[in-house]
Amino acid sequence: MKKRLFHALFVILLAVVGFSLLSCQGDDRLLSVDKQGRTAVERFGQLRVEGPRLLTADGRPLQLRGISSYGLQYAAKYANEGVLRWLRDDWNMQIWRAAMYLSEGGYITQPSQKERVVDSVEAALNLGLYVIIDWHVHLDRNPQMYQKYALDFFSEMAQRYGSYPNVLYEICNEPNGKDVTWNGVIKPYAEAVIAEIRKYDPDNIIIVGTPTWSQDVDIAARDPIQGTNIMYTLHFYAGTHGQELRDKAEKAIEKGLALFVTECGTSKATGGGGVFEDKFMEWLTFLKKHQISWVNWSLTNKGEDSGLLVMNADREGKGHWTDDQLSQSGKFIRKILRNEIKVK
Ligand code: IDC
Repeated sequence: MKKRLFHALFVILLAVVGFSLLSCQGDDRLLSVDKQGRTAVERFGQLRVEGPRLLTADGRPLQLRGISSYGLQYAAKYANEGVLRWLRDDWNMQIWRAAMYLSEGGYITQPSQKERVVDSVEAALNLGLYVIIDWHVHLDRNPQMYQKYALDFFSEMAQRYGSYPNVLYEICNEPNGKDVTWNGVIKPYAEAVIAEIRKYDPDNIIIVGTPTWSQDVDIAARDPIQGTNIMYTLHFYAGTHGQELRDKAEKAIEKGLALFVTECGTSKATGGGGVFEDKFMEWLTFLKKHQISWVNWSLTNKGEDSGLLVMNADREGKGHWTDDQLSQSGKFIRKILRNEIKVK
């Protein structure tokens, strides 16, 4: 009898220990630095994709959460180690996105902006953050327009940083326009750039933009790209996009497409028009369910609703923001990243 009781107690003890270990792991995955002081990259290592999932080096599903720079032609002042350290330690950010525009005063006319991407990557290496190198196709619509530049740029980045697990490549932010089709334009562009990156970097994640400002993930799902560790971009702005886009995403996931929300806003798609907290939370519930990583647009003091800082705050790029320097969206996103607002 006694023996049985011991046996039962032992089983219960095992279950309790097992459960608490598991829940620790769950928490640990939401931290930029864990209780032992290990950074995200130290813990999760070389990422990989299996079916629709992003996995850690040891095969656990992973949802990364972080912040995007504003266009580096304006907001380069924040692409430094001090600000990224603050975002890591105070905001609990795990991933940073360096958004390098091509037109609108971007890389094509000011190639020195590459150095701000380099600053971001170097900071991420020092801080154990993941970093997305974003080739920010936007008003230029068609990624083939600057394909030659993209090949040179990503070739260089892959040669310099391909051996670090920190780096992810986002090769075309938001292709758009009726003529910019998946089969005819985006896929061939992506295949060319991926081939170039893979000459030097066999395994880091490559994220491919999808038609209609990275919303038509269902179209990409019908005809995905061959290769390993390829993901597809899904973008949303909570004030503009809702259930319809989530339904589309769900269809793509069912087909096995791996999605990455490299940009999402609390505002309307213009970057303004209000802050839609409840609608944003609906999205986060969806992303949590599918363990889809997300990055918030954006770190700017321009004064737009999607921006994280109030107008003209921190003009020098020092970080260490006080509450009154943060916009409504800034306070909200910080609380989410710090797990002070719980996602259902
Ligand atoms: C927006 C900026 C805005 C700027 C505009 C044009 O927030 O200040 O005037 O670009 O450069 C995207 C794009 C992203 C947009 C953002 C908000 O990737 O570049 O930034 N957005 O409009 N896609 C959907 C929304």
